[in-house]
Amino acid sequence: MTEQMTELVSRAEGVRFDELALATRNHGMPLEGMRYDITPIGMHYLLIHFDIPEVDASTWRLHVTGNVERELELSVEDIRSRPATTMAVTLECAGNGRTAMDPRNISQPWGLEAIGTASWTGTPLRGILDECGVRDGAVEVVFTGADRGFQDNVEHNYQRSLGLGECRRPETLLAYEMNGSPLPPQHGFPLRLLVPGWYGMTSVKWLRDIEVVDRPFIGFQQTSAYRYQQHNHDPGQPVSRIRVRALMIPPGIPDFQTRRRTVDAGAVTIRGRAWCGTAPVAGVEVGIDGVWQDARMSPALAEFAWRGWSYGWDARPGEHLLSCRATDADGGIQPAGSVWNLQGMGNNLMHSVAVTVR
Ligand SMILES: Nc1nc2c(c(=O)[nH]1)N[C@H]1C(S)=C(S)[C@@H](COP(=O)(O)O)O[C@H]1N2
Ligand SMILES: [Mo]
Repeated sequence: MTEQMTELVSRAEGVRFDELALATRNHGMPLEGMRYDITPIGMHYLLIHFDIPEVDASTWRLHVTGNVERELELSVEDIRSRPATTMAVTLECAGNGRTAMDPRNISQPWGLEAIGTASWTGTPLRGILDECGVRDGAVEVVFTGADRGFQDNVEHNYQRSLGLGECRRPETLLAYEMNGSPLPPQHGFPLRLLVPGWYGMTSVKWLRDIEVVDRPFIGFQQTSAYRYQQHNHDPGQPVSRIRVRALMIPPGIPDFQTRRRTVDAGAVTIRGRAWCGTAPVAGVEVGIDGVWQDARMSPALAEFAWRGWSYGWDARPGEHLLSCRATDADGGIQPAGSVWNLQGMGNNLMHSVAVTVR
């Protein structure tokens, strides 16, 4: 972490213009989008560090190199001719919830909407690794996107690595379709890595190079960004799998500017979704003014996709605070408030919505 990054940590209440510029490029999914099992394309959240690269699918090639018996050069058609898998996967940005941290890191100023669930189609990465023949001594695989820019004064293509064991999991895909259509430009056309269960940064878009390496990768997005750090000189722990989280569809109707909710008195069904990348979701509790009850759970859409939940509330006139929190099968819970870290990563604080019942 450089000194510059410390200066970027601001106590300012107001969102800065550079944050606003990032926020308009990288949109979240409106929480009412949780009503759909599969998020419509265009409603799914987006996070793009640099520019969407210009890609000509007819000349585009994926290069597989490094510690392998046979290097590969594959066209989109070559990859589409491999065995295909389709699965629903919930993605979440590791910075989701960042603006709830104080002071916050000046970066994409996410509220809680950096989520989405798509139906992804691709070929399992392990098939490609078997084809190229990973040699002894390999430890990781480095994935390079076609997009390039500066972050913290470091010029680089967006690159991340993943351990060989995770690469060989059956659900780790080289994905070329989203919701049954070719990937749209903003989601990584023509090919992206998709690592179910991991925060979104691992799923490298506009994938151009796969390099099998025999030592840990130390690129910017691996060793500087995406760390749980307490201060500048803290190397921190790497961000990896998605922490357990439940979110609710805010009930009633909003105020245009403040988003403050108004709900009619009577029977209200509170609905939402819950997901977790480290273990299955065990359950969701709903808090009404601090009194907690179990929600009714629907089955998960797929192993790495969200579960629906609902709760019947008898809304009485007055001011109320509605909350939800999920637990996972390993006993993981959501904290009541933000657990601070320098980069604003993995903030799975419980979700609360204030409502006025009339
Ligand atoms: N090449 C490339 N891949 C990338 C990114 C990027 O900026 N460039 N952003 C990452 C981050 S931080 C997230 S959260 C996900 C977002 O995926 P989506 O935009 O398809 O929702 O893509 C990841 N893959
Ligand atoms: Mo992200």
